[in-house]
Amino acid sequence: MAERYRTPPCAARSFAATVLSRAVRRAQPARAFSLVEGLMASVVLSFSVIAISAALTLGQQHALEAANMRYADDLAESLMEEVLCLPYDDPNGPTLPGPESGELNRGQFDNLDDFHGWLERAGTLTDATRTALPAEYQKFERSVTVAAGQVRPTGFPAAVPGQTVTVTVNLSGRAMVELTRFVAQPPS
Ligand SMILES: [Ca+2]
Ligand SMILES: [Ca+2]
Repeated sequence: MAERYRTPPCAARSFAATVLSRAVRRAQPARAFSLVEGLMASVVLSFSVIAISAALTLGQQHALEAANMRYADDLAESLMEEVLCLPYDDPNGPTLPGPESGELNRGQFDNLDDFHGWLERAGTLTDATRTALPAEYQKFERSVTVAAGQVRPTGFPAAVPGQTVTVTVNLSGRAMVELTRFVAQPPS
């Protein structure tokens, strides 16, 4: 009697295997979906991180560019002011663009066209008293040209002779600021 109702071991394994197989089949779509979701989330997260990093980098570049423009403006304005403080004519006689004989350094320049050809390379920038400028300005280079010529200001009936002073500030070879002022020749 006991033999009639005993479940064959292979049938028990078969049932168990069937149940397990069904469970696996039911579970597989859920795992596959989770895996796809995980991959999608990773991709979205990666793009988000890249986008945020790019935005931060761009913001930092804009902030640095704005700071560099302020420094370049300071350098151009201060040097232009120094040039324009000098007399138009050389007190010792005729003048040509650039320093006259004996005007060996900036402290000896005695009229504004002495600054023609002036160049301060990066790392050598000083103020009018030849005191080194702060470190944040030392990466720039600045130069001056002074050109004689005539300019006809708006509303004037005729051109006016004078000198055009141009101060240029460069950073790594790139012009950051170019400042130009015209100084009319004083009446003789
Ligand atoms: Ca001079
Ligand atoms: Ca001169």
